[in-house]
Amino acid sequence: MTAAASSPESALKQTDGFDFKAYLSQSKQLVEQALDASLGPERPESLREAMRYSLLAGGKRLRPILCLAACQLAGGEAKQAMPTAVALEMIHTMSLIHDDLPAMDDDDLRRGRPTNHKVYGEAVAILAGDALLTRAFEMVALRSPGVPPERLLKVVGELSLVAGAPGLVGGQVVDLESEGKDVDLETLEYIHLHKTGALLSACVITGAMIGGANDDLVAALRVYARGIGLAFQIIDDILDITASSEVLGKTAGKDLVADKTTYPKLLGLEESRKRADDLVREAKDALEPWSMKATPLLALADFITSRDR
Ligand code: GRG
Repeated sequence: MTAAASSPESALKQTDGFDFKAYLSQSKQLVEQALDASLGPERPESLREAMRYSLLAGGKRLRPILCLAACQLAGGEAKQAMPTAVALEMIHTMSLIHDDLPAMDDDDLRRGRPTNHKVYGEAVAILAGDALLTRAFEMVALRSPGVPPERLLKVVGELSLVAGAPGLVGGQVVDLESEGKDVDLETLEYIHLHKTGALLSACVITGAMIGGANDDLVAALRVYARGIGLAFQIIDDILDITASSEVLGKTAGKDLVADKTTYPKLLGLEESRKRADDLVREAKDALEPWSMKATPLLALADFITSRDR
């Protein structure tokens, strides 16, 4: 496998004997079905509609797929990890809904559609996010048949750290506080490791926990996750400059307009891409001892740097 693919097509084809394109499309289909089935008869109907609007709006579904792949690498079955995979997408979706609010990034477009608050109003958007976040914990604690309770407890612990001040919320606060300031590379890395990296990391760690991973594998997956998490955000920064809103499904060029500190601003486009490639190589190296069984995670790492949206 090459160190980093240069296009989505090459990432989809590059692993000998492993049809990554089919793997991605089958996994996505399973995740979509599970997401569709995940929201029960929430009342009132308006809340259910707002939750479904964002949860089922598409998206790459990278987080749940990472979770399922890590569970299988650890020796578990993908279906055991599906409720947690859904929970991770719920947390991700709630963070997008809240991130788009006027008090945060103030955005009108997400996943190619008007943002949640543009359709349902700010109050319902906040509450739909809250309901998705709490439903995520319900999925793990109450809707994960066949998984030993001690593993589920560990998953709940990991998710609570990642969603709160030590993860997403902390990263978002430092991001907001950094607006309009010159931010150094260390602070930028802190923001990205918390805002974006923490949840991506939780995807592989919780999947591995459900699959019964040993300490060596969990430690290796933490290195892998740090690498892909940072690389993912660097590519996000690059795409904000190089891709269109139509392709991204969200407003392109926002970082430039807001004069936000990004990797391309600090390092330039070429150096940023090189850094993302290096991080993905380090991530893949960490899984070397598991190389054959880790093929999906290795291919997903390449997909992260080759993606165009
Ligand atoms: C979790 C309680 C709680 C609060 C959240 C708003 C907030 C606090 C944090 C912001 C987190 C955020 C929006 C980070 C950006 C992550 C990112 C790069 C999202 C884009 O992910 P993709 O490209 O999107 O995977 P799709 O649409 O494909 O799923």
